[in-house]
Amino acid sequence: MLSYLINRFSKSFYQIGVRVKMLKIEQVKVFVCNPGRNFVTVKIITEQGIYGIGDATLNGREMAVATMLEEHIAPCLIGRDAHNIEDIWQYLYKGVYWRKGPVNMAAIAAIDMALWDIKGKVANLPVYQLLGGKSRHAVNLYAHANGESISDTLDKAEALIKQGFKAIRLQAAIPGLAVTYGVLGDKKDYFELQGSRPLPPEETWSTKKYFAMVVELFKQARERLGDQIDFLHDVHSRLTPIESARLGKLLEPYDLFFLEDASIAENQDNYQVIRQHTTTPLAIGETYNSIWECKSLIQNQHIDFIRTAATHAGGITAMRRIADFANLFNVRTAPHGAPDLSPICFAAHMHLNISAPNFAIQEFVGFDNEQLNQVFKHNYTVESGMAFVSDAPGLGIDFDEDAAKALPYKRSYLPVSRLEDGTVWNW
Ligand code: EZ4
Ligand code: CO
Repeated sequence: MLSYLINRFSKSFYQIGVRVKMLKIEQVKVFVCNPGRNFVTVKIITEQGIYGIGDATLNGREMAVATMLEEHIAPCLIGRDAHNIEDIWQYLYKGVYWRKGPVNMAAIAAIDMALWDIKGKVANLPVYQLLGGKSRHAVNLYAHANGESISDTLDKAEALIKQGFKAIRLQAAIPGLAVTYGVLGDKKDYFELQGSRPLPPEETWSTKKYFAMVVELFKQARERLGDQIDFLHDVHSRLTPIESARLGKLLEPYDLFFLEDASIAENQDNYQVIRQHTTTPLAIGETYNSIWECKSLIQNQHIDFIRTAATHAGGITAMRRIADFANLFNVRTAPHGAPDLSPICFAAHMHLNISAPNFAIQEFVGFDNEQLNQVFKHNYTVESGMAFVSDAPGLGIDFDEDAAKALPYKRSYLPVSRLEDGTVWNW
């Protein structure tokens, strides 16, 4: 009797278990379009017709990634099983002798995002459900206030507070310098900036002039906006470690949420110098291609926030590993959210952000550009400074090939920075 029951049970169990069918990759398409600025997009199409999309944009080096994908990666993917995200990631990273690097990792990232998109569509679930479900109901955002003067920046911050934002990055023009990072000048939005750079423009930097502005910016910000708003600031790597230490100290009275990219950390020990002098929280990581570039920073607890982006650090698979590693050392995630990351990357971040236990805040510049929204059909909502993730299957975003083809690539560069004596500096 007992053996009869066991037999019956296991039989029906096998009948319920459905063997997962192979999802053969049939085509890998690469698009470089310019809806206000350049974006590199990958589309993986399976034999069954299910497709996924990924962002491979590398600002100022777009065609290098496109060639990497078209010439070197796409031919190796045809016929593989799109289900095996991990194996394909390892095949492209470990299987190739040449590891890491911004061009290579942006290409791997886009493939990885597209495969997660496909898996979500097959499972009929949003990607965050495949990552373990929600750890919070919405994603905290920080917006940008960029002004021609301190008072202009604070006017813009006030307008953002009225829209419901509770965390704001403050940047203001530096008196005495022709241009300042993060300040839009006569441009209406970020998407206009790139169009005017067919060759790298050159900008001048002065640490002395910067210090005179930046401490005053945060002093006035606290006086005018009170103590309930979180302030952030991007130094954009312009300071030496000991200068960053000094800035962190001077800003302590104004209680920043974080100070971003104070100094370059190619030498990760640099942050030890900053850390031992200041309690201002530190964030870094938007240019990192892999966990190896932040391993010591995280392990030594020299930073508080890791800002890697899905597009540049190897996709959703790699971002998840970085987040889990950071969680062991009380480092929280704050993904990069610049306009040169396409809405596909933003969608990938939304799924990571809603699920990671140690997510903190997402940088947000908005996608208000009309051409951009013709190409990328996104599906999230923002309310009271928080974003709500799409429940559509996969990443919840689509890409219009025809709209993209009508807006071709235009060569464009990031600026180059020099000190006042002509020395090349960190942009
Ligand atoms: O300069 O993404 O925090 N955001 C930033 C960006 C970067 C650009 C470079 O491509 O630092 O504005
Ligand atoms: Co930055």
